[in-house]
Amino acid sequence: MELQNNLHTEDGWQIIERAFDPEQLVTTGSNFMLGNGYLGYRGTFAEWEAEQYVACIVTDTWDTAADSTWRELCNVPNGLFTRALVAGEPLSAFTGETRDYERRLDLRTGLSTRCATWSGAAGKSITLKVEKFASYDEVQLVVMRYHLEAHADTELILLTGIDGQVWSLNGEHFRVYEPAVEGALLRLSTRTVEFDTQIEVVEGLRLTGKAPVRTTIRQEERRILRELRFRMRAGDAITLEKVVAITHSNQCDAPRAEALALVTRGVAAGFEALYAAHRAHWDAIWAVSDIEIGGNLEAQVLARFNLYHNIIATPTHDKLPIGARGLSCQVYQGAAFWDQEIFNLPMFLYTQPEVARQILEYRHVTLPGARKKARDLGYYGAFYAWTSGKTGEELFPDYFFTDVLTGRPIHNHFNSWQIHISPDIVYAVWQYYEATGDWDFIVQAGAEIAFEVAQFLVSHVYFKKDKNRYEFIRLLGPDEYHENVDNNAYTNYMAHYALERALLIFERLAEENPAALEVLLARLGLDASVTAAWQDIVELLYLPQPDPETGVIEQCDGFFKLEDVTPAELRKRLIHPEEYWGWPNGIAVEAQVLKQADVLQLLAQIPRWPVEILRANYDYYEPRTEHGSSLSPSVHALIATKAGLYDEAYRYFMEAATIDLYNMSKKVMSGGSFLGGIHTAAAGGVWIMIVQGMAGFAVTETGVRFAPALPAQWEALRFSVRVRGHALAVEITAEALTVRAGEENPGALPVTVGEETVAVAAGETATFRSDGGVK
Ligand code: IFM
Repeated sequence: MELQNNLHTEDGWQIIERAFDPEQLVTTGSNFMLGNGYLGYRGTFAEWEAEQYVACIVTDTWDTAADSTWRELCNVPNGLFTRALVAGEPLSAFTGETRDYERRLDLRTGLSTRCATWSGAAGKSITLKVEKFASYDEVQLVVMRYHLEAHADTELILLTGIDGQVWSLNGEHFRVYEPAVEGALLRLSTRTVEFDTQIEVVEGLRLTGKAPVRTTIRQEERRILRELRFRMRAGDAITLEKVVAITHSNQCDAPRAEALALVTRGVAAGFEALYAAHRAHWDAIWAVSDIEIGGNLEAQVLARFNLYHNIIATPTHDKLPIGARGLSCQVYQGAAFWDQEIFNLPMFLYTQPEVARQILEYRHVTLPGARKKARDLGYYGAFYAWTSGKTGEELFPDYFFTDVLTGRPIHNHFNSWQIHISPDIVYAVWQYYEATGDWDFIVQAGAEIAFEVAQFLVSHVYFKKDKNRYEFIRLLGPDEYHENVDNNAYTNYMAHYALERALLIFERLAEENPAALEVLLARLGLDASVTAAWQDIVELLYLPQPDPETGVIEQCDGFFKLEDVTPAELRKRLIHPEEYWGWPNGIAVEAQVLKQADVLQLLAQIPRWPVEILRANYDYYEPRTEHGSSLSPSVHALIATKAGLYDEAYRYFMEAATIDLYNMSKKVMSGGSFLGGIHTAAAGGVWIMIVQGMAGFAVTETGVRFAPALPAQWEALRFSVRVRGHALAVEITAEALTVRAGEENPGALPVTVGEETVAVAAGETATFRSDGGVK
């Protein structure tokens, strides 16, 4: 099937490109990337270099280049580098003649394949097939099989090895490069500038087919390559299997020995065996996390493409963050934002809760960083970093954007005023608890997070004496165009939610785990009187209510007084297309134009509003939203579905799901900053739109609920969820919703659709009418 942007799919599991577009290197490098949560290997060609954005980004390698202020993940030397010289001419996608080109990414197995027949000026044609994967079995491995077949007699040279001349966004991260030959293997060792992290890239090769007439090693400062010379006759073929390990001292004690051992074992096992082991992991992932869409192949492949990217962005080997651009490049420093809890996490919460727990444990181990940030800014408790790497210390700079008209840096206050990140994390902690019933997690980690966030909120809130209420002032809500606002509704409600949960946790601990509570309070330097302040704020915090006449909630104090103008009209006032719209002088600052969902974000997270309120707020805010953030469309799809605006919902579903694949992404450059790469929040948002939106899935006190609204464009929707140890396989058609309970489920789970509730026991199936009622 033909998709947009020159792409195709066969059965909804592949992304296929049949025409190479040199204008889209940033986009296709991200879209076709491989990854496993430990590393991300961009979808680039084996012969490419820094100029084509080649990158293998490895998590837990945060470092600051000597001439930079950006602490970001390192892009490590490229161990898959392989260039073919056919009759002296480099095989290249940019020169010569290419026939039968095809590049595909198999989402089911995480395998990328490139095929082409190429001939250069000498007319010697050669057929190429390159397959590669980033192993899920041994996450430090990337593996490639490079197969060439000559169609004419020709001299062929292959340069293959490790290339250290790779793309880096913010400066040089390595202070040494040490190339070496280790028996049959090649090695390039580096050490980072700031933390002296030792990074090892080791490459091993297995060559079959025509034998080389000569093999030499070429060693340059940042490169170590084998030069293999062949005298090919028409019909001769060669196959290189390259096994590359990337290890570093933040993840293991002896990275060199480990990389050498991994590659030695990998070369002995060979491509097929390594691939089989890797595939088994993907089979297990898809068995719980796949979403099947019947009757619409485009929607099907879009869904899987986004699930794939949410999965490969997520570290499962350690307590580390999910980057806002995953591991697709160094943008946003490979670090977590609120995106992680609000957009990436839900899919894991309800399909792989053990992964969700680990993501939240990452927030627990980074509490020291959050405490430090609170202290540094004059608060106490835990103020989580807006941009959080390994330690949880703030990575976001004070100056992010540049005024493109004057060239002066803009002081953005994302890190200091966007306080909602802290209650957002408590929100996610509680969502996890509701989804799993895992009280042990609350005792071990969740309580400490919730108490420390509550304390931070106590230290931040203001008591407005004349109004006898608490307020949060000097905020930056989700809509980043309006800085320094008071009583951002989203923030106030999230803070209220977090304080309520802290109280709940406190009470239950006091009852069920008093010893653990005592230890925790002692460690935090608190006593039982601490809850009085939390309770007082819960009772007296100002929560902006829907206007009694219009039903609209004001985004922040004074928002309705700002100029009412559409984003399209406002855009005409730009002097420069890359101008930043927000603080302090941007065109949106004095206007009711939002960068992204804000009140709608609140309605998405605190689902207590009747449909009229959803509708009124959608109708008000949607036309005023610029969607300058990739987080915005999926929230609009969710609220539109819940408000019964199905055409709107589908339009926004398509917008969110195609941001990367169809290159609809927000500008690669904004306010002078490079912002390319995979938008992982949008990828996570696809699961939310489908499962929580179109299927209307929600966890209730005793079971689960569905409110299906199958798009008219689809015939069926199938997915699985796991709730409190129960596995449920769900199928929705226009007529019916069927829930099949897993054979191993611990008893019956009440499932509600409309007004009907059925307790579905292990191994049983219940069928409801899609509009409610039991079939
Ligand atoms: O967290 C988001 C923010 O809401 C909008 N700007 C980009 C950030 C990272 O995705």
